[in-house]
Amino acid sequence: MTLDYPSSAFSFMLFFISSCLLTSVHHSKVPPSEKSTLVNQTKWQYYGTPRTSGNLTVTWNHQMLETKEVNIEVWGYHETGKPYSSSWTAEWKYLYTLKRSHPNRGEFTFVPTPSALYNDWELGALRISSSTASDGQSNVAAIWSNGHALAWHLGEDFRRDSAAWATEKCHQWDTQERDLPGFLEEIDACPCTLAQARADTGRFHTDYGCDIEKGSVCTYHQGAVHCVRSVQASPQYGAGQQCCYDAAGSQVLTGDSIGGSTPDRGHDWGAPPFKKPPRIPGFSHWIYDVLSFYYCCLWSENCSVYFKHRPSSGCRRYHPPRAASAFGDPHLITFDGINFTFKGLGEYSLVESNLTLLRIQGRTQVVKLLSGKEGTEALVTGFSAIAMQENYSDVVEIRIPEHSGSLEVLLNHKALNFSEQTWMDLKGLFLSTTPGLNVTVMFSSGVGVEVSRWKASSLSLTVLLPEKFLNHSQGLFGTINGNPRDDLTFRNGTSLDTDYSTPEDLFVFGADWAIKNETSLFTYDTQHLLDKYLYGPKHDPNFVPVFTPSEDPTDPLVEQMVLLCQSDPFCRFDVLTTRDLAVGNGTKLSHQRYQHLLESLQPGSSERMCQDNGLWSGEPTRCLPNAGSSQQVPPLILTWAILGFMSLWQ
Ligand SMILES: *[C@@H]1O[C@H](CO)[C@@H](O)[C@H](O)[C@H]1NC(C)=O
Ligand SMILES: *[C@@H]1O[C@H](CO)[C@@H](O)[C@H](O)[C@H]1NC(C)=O
Ligand SMILES: *[C@@H]1O[C@H](CO)[C@@H](O)[C@H](O)[C@H]1NC(C)=O
Ligand SMILES: *[C@@H]1O[C@H](CO)[C@@H](O)[C@H](O)[C@H]1NC(C)=O
Ligand SMILES: *[C@@H]1O[C@H](CO)[C@@H](O)[C@H](O)[C@H]1NC(C)=O
Ligand SMILES: *[C@@H]1O[C@H](CO)[C@@H](O)[C@H](O)[C@H]1NC(C)=O
Ligand SMILES: *[C@@H]1O[C@H](CO)[C@@H](O)[C@H](O)[C@H]1NC(C)=O
Ligand SMILES: *[C@@H]1O[C@H](CO)[C@@H](O)[C@H](O)[C@H]1NC(C)=O
Ligand SMILES: *[C@@H]1O[C@H](CO)[C@@H](O)[C@H](O)[C@H]1NC(C)=O
Ligand SMILES: *[C@@H]1O[C@H](CO)[C@@H](O)[C@H](O)[C@H]1NC(C)=O
Ligand SMILES: *[C@@H]1O[C@H](CO)[C@@H](O)[C@H](O)[C@H]1NC(C)=O
Ligand SMILES: CC(=O)N[C@H]1CO[C@H](CO)[C@@H](O)[C@@H]1O
Ligand SMILES: [Ca+2]
Ligand SMILES: [Ca+2]
Repeated sequence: MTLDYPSSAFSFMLFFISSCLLTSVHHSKVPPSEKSTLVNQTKWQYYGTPRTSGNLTVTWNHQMLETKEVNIEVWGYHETGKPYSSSWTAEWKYLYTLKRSHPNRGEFTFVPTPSALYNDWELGALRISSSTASDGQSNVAAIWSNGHALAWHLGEDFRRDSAAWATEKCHQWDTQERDLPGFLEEIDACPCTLAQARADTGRFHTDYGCDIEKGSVCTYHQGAVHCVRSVQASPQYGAGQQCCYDAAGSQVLTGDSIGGSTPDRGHDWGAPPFKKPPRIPGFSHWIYDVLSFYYCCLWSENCSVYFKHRPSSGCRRYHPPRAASAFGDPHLITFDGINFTFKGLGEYSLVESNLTLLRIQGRTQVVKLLSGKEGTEALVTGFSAIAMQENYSDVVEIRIPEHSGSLEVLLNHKALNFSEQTWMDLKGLFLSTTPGLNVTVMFSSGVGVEVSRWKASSLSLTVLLPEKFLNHSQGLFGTINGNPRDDLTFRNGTSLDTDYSTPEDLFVFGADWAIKNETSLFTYDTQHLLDKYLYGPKHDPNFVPVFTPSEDPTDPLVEQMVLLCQSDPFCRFDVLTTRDLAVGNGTKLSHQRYQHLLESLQPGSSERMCQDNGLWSGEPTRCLPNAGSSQQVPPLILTWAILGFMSLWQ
């Protein structure tokens, strides 16, 4: 990898130009690289507006460049052509050299002069490289600054009356927005509550600019403690959704507060294939959603124009997904809430849906006893691999390797090697993983699958299906339609009575959902897997599990079990069959996690309505006087708003 492009903020350009990185949009997967610092970036992005004057300073670690003298170059980003037509293209290029042959001492201070030739380049970055390189030369070691609004180099007309200049730009943007197709109808509605937003992991992901796990440094979204962004860009326009929540768990809306969440014409993380506007990660978002905020809200006082085109989406159209889960020995809970234990040995269909050709399959193996004699096995099984695909997407398989305590992820039957938290953009899905601990798969349709391994010897799994899958699922996780009574339905359409099924009946039901060679998504790459699962039957008829574990009151384990499990039937079951409290504990934790997820997904009542009396419903809120009106926005707010946008680049 060369150092041609600044590797954090502009990392996706690597993707864009050379596509040598599999993934690059999410911050966690950007290779670390030295950056230069724009001292007081607010000043850089504000230079030329009233009350800014004097010099600007950029600093860098001079040891990163083995040279006596450096050149400091200005690079710019541009999008040209008719929006949403084939002529719409992006350009990232060297503009001019700000300073030649400057001593490499790690600092450069200058008084910016208005640019005459390049003043229509409003977004860019500085590049510092050896003075022996020619202007704009590629493949040289370089240190980049953050991408930023190039206020400091804009022309005389900006310097003369920046508010008038920005007002004009804001109105041009307004006119353009009126002509462009509306995207608001196309983006997902926001979850109503913070709990929902954090639970709906198939469709929403933490916004790095405002993360409750990282201390809620929500500089821009003042009043919010957490924001999420839609995982998928909208299908036709590549637009993005952003939803922010306050400490009470309610949405922060632009109607109430300048810190409200705003949808984006360009998804901040871009959209496949990432190569054309408005799908270019970071940059397109800057052009359509951030620079316009500078024009309307920061460099002039026309924020109402901005919010007219970027109003927060309420949650009226939002429907929480339905969740099904499997954990422990395995115990399954269907989308409509039926629970049962199925300890077949083989490969089974958990979810099938002809709506998007979704298939989620689980393989079980006999549970090895953790305590007890070496190599002894309990007469119970647990999931050891989960494989999935939707609509000819890449196939993802998550499994427990035969001789390791970790988790292995296979992409199209090849093992992936992660060393750190990773996010990947794959065909038809996104994958995020905390290596060894858990994997989340987000399919294009909004289906979310979480696989994790607690201290147990088996995998636990949660599947989230969006509302549109109603009436379109079958398999061990049941027919998703709000009616629990038809969840135990065989392939041939007959159903078991959910009230009067014996464990033996349920075993027959489970066996019916064994997959076939032709539909299997699994990888058979060891002799054991070939013998056991490919050449052998998909459901092993010779394996007869414990159906009902006996509970002997004189057994000393029982007392400990009661202490640990309380009334959790799944925990009790697994302690009795494995005689291992740790297994029961894992089952209990997974079960609790699932229950917590269900609670989180409950519809909240926290959407605020404007009531007849002119007050917002719900908890009293404080609103921002004059936000979105033509009057002065307090400078403090401007400052954190700028800081917030800067933080988009961090
Ligand atoms: C940064 O620049 C802004 C605008 O010129 C100024 O108001 C602010 O005080 C500066 N901050 C620091 C820390 O120097
Ligand atoms: C830059 O401006 C600051 C504040 O106006 C001043 O203290 C400093 O001396 C200036 N530096 C240079 C190199 O001109
Ligand atoms: C499991 O289902 C049974 C009915 O079949 C119900 O009585 C029980 O409460 C359920 N248990 C849990 C933990 O959901
Ligand atoms: C399946 O994927 C194709 C493109 O690969 C897409 O055109 C089609 O709409 C998708 N179908 C569904 C049901 O998602
Ligand atoms: C995975 O990557 C790490 C370092 O990135 C390396 O040490 C390890 O050997 C790799 N493992 C496999 C199985 O390739
Ligand atoms: C995955 O594991 C990490 C680290 O324990 C945790 O923070 C995260 O919530 C887990 N995610 C899921 C989906 O289980
Ligand atoms: C699901 O099927 C039921 C019965 O066939 C029908 O009444 C209902 O409208 C369907 N729901 C959806 C969302 O298609
Ligand atoms: C899809 O599956 C549902 C049941 O899950 C079935 O009623 C319907 O006929 C199927 N549609 C197609 C096109 O196969
Ligand atoms: C459907 O399949 C189940 C399991 O194989 C069987 O018990 C049942 O009799 C079948 N029903 C019909 C109507 O064929
Ligand atoms: C599955 O495929 C394997 C290898 O091709 C074959 O040996 C086995 O008989 C097949 N199983 C069934 C049920 O068709
Ligand atoms: C169960 O697991 C939790 C979380 O890892 C741990 O704090 C607790 O001590 C465990 N309890 C037992 C009995 O193993
Ligand atoms: C319509 C409107 O609010 N226009 C304002 C845009 O911003 C300029 C400069 O800040 C104000 O002077 C206008 O009144
Ligand atoms: Ca936004
Ligand atoms: Ca059902």
